[in-house]
Amino acid sequence: MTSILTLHHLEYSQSFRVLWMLEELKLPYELKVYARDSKTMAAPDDYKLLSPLGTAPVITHGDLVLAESSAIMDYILDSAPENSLRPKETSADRARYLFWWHASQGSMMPLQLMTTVLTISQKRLPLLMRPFVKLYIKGLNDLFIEPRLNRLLELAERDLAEAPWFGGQNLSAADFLIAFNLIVGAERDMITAAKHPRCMEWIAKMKALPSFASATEKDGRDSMALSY
Ligand SMILES: N[C@@H](CCC(=O)N[C@@H](CS)C(=O)NCC(=O)O)C(=O)O
Repeated sequence: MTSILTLHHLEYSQSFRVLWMLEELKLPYELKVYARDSKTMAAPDDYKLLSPLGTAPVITHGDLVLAESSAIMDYILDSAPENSLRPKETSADRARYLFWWHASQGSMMPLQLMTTVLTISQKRLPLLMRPFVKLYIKGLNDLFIEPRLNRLLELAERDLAEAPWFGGQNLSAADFLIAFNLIVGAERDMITAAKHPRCMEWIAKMKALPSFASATEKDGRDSMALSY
């Protein structure tokens, strides 16, 4: 395909990972940045019309419209087969890479999303209802969300003790995918230096990449996390 790939980047969203990986790969692309709706904080109407899901990220490339972070990142990597961001099938790092590539979106993100939705909905409730709902949310957290998140983060700590990147010995697409989860998690105190020192060191290493500085400049925001 000869047309240029366009990344439709929504501020404070998961599309930051795609922007960051494109900067790392130094591939040509066009960037369109969209602001969230100031009242609802959702994607604006013109963004919602881009794809059937109405969520960020989205890329367009010729006639192709593609949503979903990991599908987009795989598509971009397929278009640049000489890249080194996916360990080869024969590599000893391959299984670890696949695990974190899928666990970031399949296991970690849904738990983080549940926490976000519960926190926002609690803040929007009438004051009188809040203490009861707070108790209910605590129950959900203790029973389901925190134990699962903790197991994932403990595994991340163990794996990062054995090799420096989520995909093993080398920086990989899994690092750019999970970066959103962990950087936002650190901003919301889900990840702390006391409990997760290796994740925090890894975050510092990721943020020291020149591609983080250039992606941040193009994003134009001081954080990838949405405040609420
Ligand atoms: N699994 C999807 C999640 C997409 C998603 O929920 N994106 C959020 C931004 S982080 C969004 O579009 N929010 C705005 C909205 O729903 O209006 C992906 O990785 O692309």
